[in-house]
Amino acid sequence: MRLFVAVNLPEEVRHAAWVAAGALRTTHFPIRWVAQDALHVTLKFLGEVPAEREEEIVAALHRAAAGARPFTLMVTGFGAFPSVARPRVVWIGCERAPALELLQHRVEQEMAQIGFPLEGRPFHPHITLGRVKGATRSRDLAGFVDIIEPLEYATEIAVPSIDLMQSVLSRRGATYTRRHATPLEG
Ligand code: 3AM
Repeated sequence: MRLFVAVNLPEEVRHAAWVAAGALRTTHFPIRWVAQDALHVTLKFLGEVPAEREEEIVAALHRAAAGARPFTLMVTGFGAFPSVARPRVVWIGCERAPALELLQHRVEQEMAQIGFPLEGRPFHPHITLGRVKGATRSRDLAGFVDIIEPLEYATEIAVPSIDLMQSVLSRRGATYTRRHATPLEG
């Protein structure tokens, strides 16, 4: 099964973020939008994992969470990777709070201990809103910068736990289910 570790968002925040991004969806850009219910912050992508490893992964997640306290996360600002001028992944950002960085580091280290390779690139916490479709030409995204730049959304969320998530891919996109919630208890 395909697994990843995430911070999930309260329902009202998922809804408010979805509403705040509304102007992007109404402009018919060739972007595949993530469903409102699926909005989250990924801490670690684990990839395809044999089902029998789940217990070992949950134990590693508990070790990571045992040293981390619940914290408040500031969710703010719209952007895109690699840039708003050449968007591939459209997101709402998260403040790079020390508590989040520490938590992500702990997850990364514990997962490395059980054989998952360290992420080669720096951690840029974000909530993916949508992904630009494969065969998109730059003219299909004309006006994107003007639409995204004035968008605003900011809120604070409490992060009491981290979740082991399963992603099931289909032609209609990914469906995420929570396999396990691990409280932060450091
Ligand atoms: O939450 P986001 O959208 O940033 O892009 C995938 C998604 O991240 C990412 O894992 C999350 C859950 O699917 N992902 C998918 N394949 C990946 C890979 N090979 C990956 N992250 C790193 N390496």
